[in-house]
Amino acid sequence: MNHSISKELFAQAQKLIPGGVNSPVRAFKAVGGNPIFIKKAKGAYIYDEDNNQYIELINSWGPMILGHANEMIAEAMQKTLENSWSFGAPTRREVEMAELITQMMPSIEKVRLVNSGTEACLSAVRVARGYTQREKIIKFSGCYHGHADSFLIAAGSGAITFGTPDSLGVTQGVANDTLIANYNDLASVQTLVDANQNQIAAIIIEPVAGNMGLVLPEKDFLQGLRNICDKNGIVLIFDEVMTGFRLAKGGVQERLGIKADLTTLGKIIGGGLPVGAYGGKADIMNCVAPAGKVYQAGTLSGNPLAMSAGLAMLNYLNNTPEVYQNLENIGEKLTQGIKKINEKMGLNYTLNSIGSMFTLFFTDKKVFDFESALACDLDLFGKYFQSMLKKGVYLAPSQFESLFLSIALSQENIDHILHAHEASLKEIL
Ligand code: KE4
Repeated sequence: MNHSISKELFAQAQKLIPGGVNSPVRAFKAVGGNPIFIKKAKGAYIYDEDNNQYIELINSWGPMILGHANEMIAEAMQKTLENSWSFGAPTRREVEMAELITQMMPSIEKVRLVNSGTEACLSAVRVARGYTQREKIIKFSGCYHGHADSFLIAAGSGAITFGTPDSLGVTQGVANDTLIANYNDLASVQTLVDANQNQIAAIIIEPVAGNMGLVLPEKDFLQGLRNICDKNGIVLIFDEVMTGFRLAKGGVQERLGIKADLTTLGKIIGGGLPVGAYGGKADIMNCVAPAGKVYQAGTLSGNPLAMSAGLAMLNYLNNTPEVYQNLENIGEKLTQGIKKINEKMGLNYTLNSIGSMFTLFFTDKKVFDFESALACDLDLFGKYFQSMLKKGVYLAPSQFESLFLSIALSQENIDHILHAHEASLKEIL
């Protein structure tokens, strides 16, 4: 495959943009080589600037669940453009969006729209602090809630990828208020709660973790957190930026039947445009200005163009429940196919999956938390990534990311991915 135009663009980008990218994980640093620059995409395919075609398993890190350039979403945006697309004033669409979110995710009684998952998570933590008048939060090592200071401690996603789980620039003062527990380890949470009686405002967690690679909650873990929060007056925040509207209409909360006090959303909610949201119990959300004294604002919050894309997306998902069975089937076929090939080759790599999310870990150990995820062979993962890319399969360029499937993936695409998988393993081992 020729990548000369991507190479040229990357060289130019590096002169003007830190690391040549607008988000670290895109830089391919963890897998070597230069990033490919995408020119266009349609359905299950993306095309780079050198006109190489790939089957896409990132889907913009989750949003493009219906595949790329979905006509229905494009049409909704076209219509909006005719009537201008930003006012900085309340619009009908924001009310429709709030109605849809609260209907699809019933634990959300009131919701505020923002522009990213980061903004949703930082705002939810601020509201929890304002509501409880407490200062500390508990997060879990390997979980990623965006790049707000409070979260860049033992953070997942790009932070692990670049070995900077604790970013420079985060003050000790901020770090002191973020306590770190271990995923799937209730005792580590209880220890922190006991040692910080009446000081913990919130526990924030990815109820299905996607930022250390995919890690699933073990039985009773989430219920255990729910119980600890109820007993200690702590706000339970489910970060469903990745899982919301993907793992079920109502996200993990619907799938596993555990309600959060606050939920954060992003990615799919914007249909590919910048939208985030946070919401939950009305008595907590009524603390948010101008109803209450917790300030949070945004020039482009509820932006009409973004709302039109997000509404088209959510209305489709809400009115087409068979999409979720379709996604389960695609996920099942692909992950079972990979497991069968691994077995045939006598390989015992760990594959964690749920619905349309999965991660193949290059370790034969169980991966159930940050530590066990770090035990993977990152060098081997890098070789696998590059080999799959050459075979026209575009994976997340980091072992510490989940893959996100779209309904655009055909049986032919799945067969291609499985052939490429087998050929790549033969090549690198
Ligand atoms: P954004 O600010 O990137 O929209 O959302 C932050 C965020 C919050 N919570 C969860 C569970 C998330 O996964 C994310 C962002 N996910 C990463 C992928 N691991 C975005 C990709 C990137 O950083 O470029």
